[in-house]
Amino acid sequence: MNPVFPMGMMFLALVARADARQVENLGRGVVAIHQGGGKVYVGWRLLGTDPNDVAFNVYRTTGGGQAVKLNDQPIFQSTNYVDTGVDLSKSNGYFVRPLEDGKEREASAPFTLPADAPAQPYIAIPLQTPDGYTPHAASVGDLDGDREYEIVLHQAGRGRDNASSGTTDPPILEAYDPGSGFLWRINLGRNIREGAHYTQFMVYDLDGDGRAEVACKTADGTVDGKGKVIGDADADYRNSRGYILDGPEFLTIFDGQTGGELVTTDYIPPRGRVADWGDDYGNRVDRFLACIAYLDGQRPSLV
Ligand SMILES: [Ca+2]
Ligand SMILES: [Ca+2]
Ligand SMILES: [Ca+2]
Repeated sequence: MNPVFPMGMMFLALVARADARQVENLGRGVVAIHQGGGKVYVGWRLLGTDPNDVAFNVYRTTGGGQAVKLNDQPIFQSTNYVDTGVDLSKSNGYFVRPLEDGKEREASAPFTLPADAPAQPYIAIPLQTPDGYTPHAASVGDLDGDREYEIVLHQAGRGRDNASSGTTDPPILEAYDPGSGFLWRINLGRNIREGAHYTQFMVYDLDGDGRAEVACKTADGTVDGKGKVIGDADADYRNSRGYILDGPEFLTIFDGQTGGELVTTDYIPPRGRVADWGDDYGNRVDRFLACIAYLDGQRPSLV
């Protein structure tokens, strides 16, 4: 038997499988950071679709002038470059071009450092944190389909651990675009308790249309990013100890671009009898974890 034939078949099978898998369609994600002393760090994204031997050229335009290639040799095995001697009194735009088989391919979207950009090791995004709230966990996804990530941020007010009694503030989710700032706010309402174990929100493009959705547990009184109330706006299921052990539990998929409700269904698993979870006061019944998994190998599932 010719041993080459089965190996070739296996290779084809792997390629076909990789192609069939629904994946994010992301851009290069170029960022530039002023490091001080005329130095600018430039970083970008290696894509799952890039060939193994991909290389890059890095370009800068200063003050809107001609693009200048910065690197003498193609950059292999790295997606980092430090530009020196930069005139930071002017705006500086950076972009990269991948090289495949020695040929330059499509230029990335540029990232522009404005004139007199401060030397700081981060990109500042102004938040609209509600009074009494603090930025908490965050997750990224391409909410608007421009092939770059936006950020979904859990804004946490007064919270309680599941083991502790007491009323809490409603959990809030907000979305921010690194370029244009605040996008929307979802208020999960008084029937979702605030605390580290309650709201495991997932941000992912579940239906493969190029825009990420946001999914989490909701309840009567949740207000979506368009101001629409889910369920009964007047319901209040908080007991005298501040726990929520009654009332319907929902799972809502929100549109990532607007925060608007797309679909709401019953939460699985149902609460059932609280004591069946191992205690009778609501410690274990409300502890959640979540993830996105490719259970069938091709499409993402919400777990
Ligand atoms: Ca985006
Ligand atoms: Ca965007
Ligand atoms: Ca989607």
